[in-house]
Amino acid sequence: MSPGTLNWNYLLNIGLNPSLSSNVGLTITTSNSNSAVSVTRNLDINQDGLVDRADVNIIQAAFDCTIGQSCYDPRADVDADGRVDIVDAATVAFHWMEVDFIPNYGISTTPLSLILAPSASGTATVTVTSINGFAGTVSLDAVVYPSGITVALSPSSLSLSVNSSASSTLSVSTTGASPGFYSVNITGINGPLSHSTIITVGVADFNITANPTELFFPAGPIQSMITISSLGGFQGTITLSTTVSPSTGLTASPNPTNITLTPGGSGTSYLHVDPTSFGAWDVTITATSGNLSHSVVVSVARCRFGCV
Ligand SMILES: [Ca+2]
Ligand SMILES: [Ca+2]
Repeated sequence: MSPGTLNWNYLLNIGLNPSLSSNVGLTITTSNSNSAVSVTRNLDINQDGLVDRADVNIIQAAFDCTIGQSCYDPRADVDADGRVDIVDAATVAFHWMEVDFIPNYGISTTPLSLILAPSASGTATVTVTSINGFAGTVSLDAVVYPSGITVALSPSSLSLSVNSSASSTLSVSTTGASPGFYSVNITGINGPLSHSTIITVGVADFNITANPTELFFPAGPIQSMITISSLGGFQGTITLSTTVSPSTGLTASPNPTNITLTPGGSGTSYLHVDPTSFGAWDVTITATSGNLSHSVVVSVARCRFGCV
């Protein structure tokens, strides 16, 4: 070996018998003058590939327990001194969020978000990638929160060979879903190795409101503010139009007639009405963008002796 140092980590599975089987970490440090081997129990106690809260929970469950007690958990006694104590907890904490060197896999989604129209469909790609020589089958599951959109994974399990990656298609349907945002949590499972990725799906639409919804002449109010709001990541230009019922005696027009929305944004227009006779009317303001259309009704009255 050439001069210098080498640090290498291994995982050993020592199967004394099934009940005593244990994964241990093996660190070999060599230089041109000496070498050392240190062995510890695996700090990734639950073997999911990451040293994190779930591992600390296992230590907490066996805390202060000594070998021979039923509560003693050898996995939690990472320094193997026969007692689960603060030293074990501190050792795990020192390696917090480190990635284990067991054969493992990663999971990711492209894109990370989908913005879809109501009653539409779209797809995303879920990719699992072999890490540290992993080979095996990863089953995939998708859970939607809150309920509304429909999702399916095809295929629903992926076979990985060493150093390979494989992909599944996530199909999303927004039929029947309310406008807004949804999370799709996609989990891959291979034995104790469970990993998740999240894709956000926006069902993009807009709503329209009027304030006030009743106008009176001559005592007022005599104009109404129309508000258009983006939902589920909607962006685009909305055109306002009006119909008046009955059709004579009142003109009504919004200003402006076009509103451009950014995702999560809102815009306003003002409905101006001009009665040329006494009477009562319903003004329907319709907001249209592509094949999306929503309406609100403002009632208008011009009364000879005051409206009651
Ligand atoms: Ca872990
Ligand atoms: Ca200990």
